[in-house]
Amino acid sequence: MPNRIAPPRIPSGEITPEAVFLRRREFLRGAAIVAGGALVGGCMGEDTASAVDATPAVAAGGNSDSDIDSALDYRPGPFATDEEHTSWEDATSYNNFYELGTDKDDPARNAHHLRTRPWSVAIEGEVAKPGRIGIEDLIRPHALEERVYRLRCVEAWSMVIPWVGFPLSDLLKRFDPTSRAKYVEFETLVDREQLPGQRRRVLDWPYREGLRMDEAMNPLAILAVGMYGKVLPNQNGAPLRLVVPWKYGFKSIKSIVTIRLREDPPPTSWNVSTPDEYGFFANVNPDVDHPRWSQARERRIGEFRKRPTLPFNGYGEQVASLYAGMDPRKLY
Ligand SMILES: Nc1nc2c(c(=O)[nH]1)N[C@H]1C(S)=C(S)[C@@H](COP(=O)(O)O)O[C@H]1N2
Ligand SMILES: [Mo]
Repeated sequence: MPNRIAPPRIPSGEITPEAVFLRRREFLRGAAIVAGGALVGGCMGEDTASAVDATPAVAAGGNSDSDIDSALDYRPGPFATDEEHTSWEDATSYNNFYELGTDKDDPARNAHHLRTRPWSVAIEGEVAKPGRIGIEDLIRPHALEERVYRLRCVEAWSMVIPWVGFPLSDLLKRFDPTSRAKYVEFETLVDREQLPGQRRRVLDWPYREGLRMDEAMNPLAILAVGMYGKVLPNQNGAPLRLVVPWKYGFKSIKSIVTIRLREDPPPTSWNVSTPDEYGFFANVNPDVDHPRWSQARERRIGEFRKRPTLPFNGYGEQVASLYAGMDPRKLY
């Protein structure tokens, strides 16, 4: 396993789903491990790791779509970080995509069910030029950029991912938002065959997310079509996903089929399912604990020791002014 030091024994109270996941993977590779005790965390608060099971190992990427091999044309973009990138293997095998299963390795294993061509996206609501647009036509006018961003999951792990995409604002402008457009709503595909996790009502499908219009127009907010210079793997949200790096990872909705501009705030999946745990804004904030765990620190995937979590995930300079007047200690 490249760049990873074998973890020492962890007191059982500190065992996270990620630590268990990494151990399980070591196990699958033939290393001896000791299964841990009780687990905490996970968006659902479930025991996300059923200790060690016999799930077959997945090839890195876990995606049968041959698209994934194609390199993308892109140039470096702003807001890069010089932090070490999470490995491709970790970023494509440790995922949250509940439509493809709730365990971290389910999305890669089930990714082949999702067909990302043909694909179209409906742009609806408060726009002068609504319509449904094929994914190729959606992407074509945009010069692709690489954006190396931190991704901070609400479960207190993080990654550094070199996304390839373009500013969300540039797409929205093409459809001419009306003066009544105050929010943007996003929806993921609903299809029980392609997204077998939707056979269970873990969430009220479709997965929905939303941004206030000024957040959506912020230059940090991008739509990603690739990562690590390649087409986005299905488990990471192909063919089109949102990336809003100052917010908890659940805002970065995957496999988008609808973008709807609205006057009123849209419902968002995690807020609807558990309103006392997940707010609409969901800005990364180390001072506001999740009701069931601290948000003060995070485990960078590939590292063992935890590091402090930064306000707005380190993007305060770009976005703090959007929230002037709001109490930053509150869970929004
Ligand atoms: N449609 C959809 N989008 C989703 C999710 C999901 O379950 N369904 N999970 C979210 C969560 S909780 C996180 S942390 C990120 C994970 O992105 P990654 O797997 O590419 O790292 O995707 C987000 N987008
Ligand atoms: Mo997350």
